[in-house]
Amino acid sequence: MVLWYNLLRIPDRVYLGAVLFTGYERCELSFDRMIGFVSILSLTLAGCAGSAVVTLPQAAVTVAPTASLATPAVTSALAQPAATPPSVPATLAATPRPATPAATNAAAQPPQALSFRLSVEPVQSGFERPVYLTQPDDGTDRLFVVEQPGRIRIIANGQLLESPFLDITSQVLSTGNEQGLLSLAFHPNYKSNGLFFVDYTRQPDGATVIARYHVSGDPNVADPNSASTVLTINQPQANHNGGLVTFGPDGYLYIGMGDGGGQGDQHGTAGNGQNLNALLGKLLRIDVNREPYAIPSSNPFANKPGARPEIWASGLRNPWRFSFDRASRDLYIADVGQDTYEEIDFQPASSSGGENYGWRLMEGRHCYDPRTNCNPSGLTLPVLEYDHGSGCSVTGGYVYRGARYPWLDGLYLFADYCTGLTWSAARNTSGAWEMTERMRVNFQTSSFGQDRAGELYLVGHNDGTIYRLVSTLP
Ligand SMILES: [Ca+2]
Repeated sequence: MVLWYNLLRIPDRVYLGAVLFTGYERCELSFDRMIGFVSILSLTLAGCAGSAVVTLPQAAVTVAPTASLATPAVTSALAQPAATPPSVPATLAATPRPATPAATNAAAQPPQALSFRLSVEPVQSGFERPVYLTQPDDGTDRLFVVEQPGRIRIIANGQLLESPFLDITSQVLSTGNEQGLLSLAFHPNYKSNGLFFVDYTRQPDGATVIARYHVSGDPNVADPNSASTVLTINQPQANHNGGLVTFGPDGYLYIGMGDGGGQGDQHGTAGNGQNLNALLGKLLRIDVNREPYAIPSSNPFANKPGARPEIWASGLRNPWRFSFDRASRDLYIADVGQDTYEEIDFQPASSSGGENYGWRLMEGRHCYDPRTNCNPSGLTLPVLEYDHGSGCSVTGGYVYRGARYPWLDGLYLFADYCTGLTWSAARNTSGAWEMTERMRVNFQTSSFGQDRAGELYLVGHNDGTIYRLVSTLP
């Protein structure tokens, strides 16, 4: 108080910078005239309370999306996607706020506590409903973008190649908002074997197809006649198709499968998510080094009667996007919610599989069916959730492991499709998970992407644009 009083007595223009406000580093106040200690204190406290944790870029605008990719059942959430900025969960306001860090010591700070900013810069536009971005680890630094109608296109040397890498639009059913060519996974040995895998909903019945293809003699063109079906899974409804295929650090192919669709997982007596005899509502793990595929002997239900041996984890509603931390090998599953809650599930690298993530018994950490007194024993509840005040459909991202922004190292980044809100998340020093709102983009993030160097991208579904993630320190 003495310090404050002495500073405030300075008769001319006074700048009170962040250094004065340890714990409130967002506040930078300037005064042309001193108007008394009491009023200044009020202004300061009001300003600090208002700034809270949220850092939204100045230029960010909210655009009302027309529809959700991973559509939740509550249409009102889609019709009114956060006309007002959502409130910050109370737990975030309690996050320890360090003094403004210098870039040099940034990496030494607990990253989640840093007050960095996120923004995006466009890399390439002109895509038709892009839903995924990935790359073959072959040293060429090309980016492959999946277009939902059924094409894979290449950005090479900063240019969008005119001819698609693959065009299977004639085989792909993409009439439903969640249908289409949904992802692509390059074989870990792609550089030598030229194999890659796609996940799409087929004509005319919308069943999920996992198919293998081979590149042609031209590295920028796949051989369309090389298709080989790995797995076909019937889809009772048009929505909740999951859609991601990706190789785990163990070399097996992981496949995200939604609960079959409709709403509330009204399939059978307990829903597909809880039915170990169904491939829907699951994360699957298969060995594609056999044809058409083999069951890894270490799969959790490989020898369990009445269970499908492909299942790696159960109790999922629509795990649209999931990813492995390329450093720690931990798995992050973003499971799209039903009426109220979007969730992030976490599976440590040490897991041997078999987790039940709760759907439809629970939506997030809350009873869903039954609405009360559900029994969560044996379930693995999400490490993070947000309610539909902040969005409508979670889009899972990646743990940042790039080199450009060392202060992001180890942070998991994800977004909401409808509101554009984008968060970073990590465990704090006490081991509790925290998520912090970092930006709001003005497009619908259908997916994140990661290049060979570990830098991240956002895929703009509605504007057909790929963006590079940018971060700055204050
Ligand atoms: Ca769950």
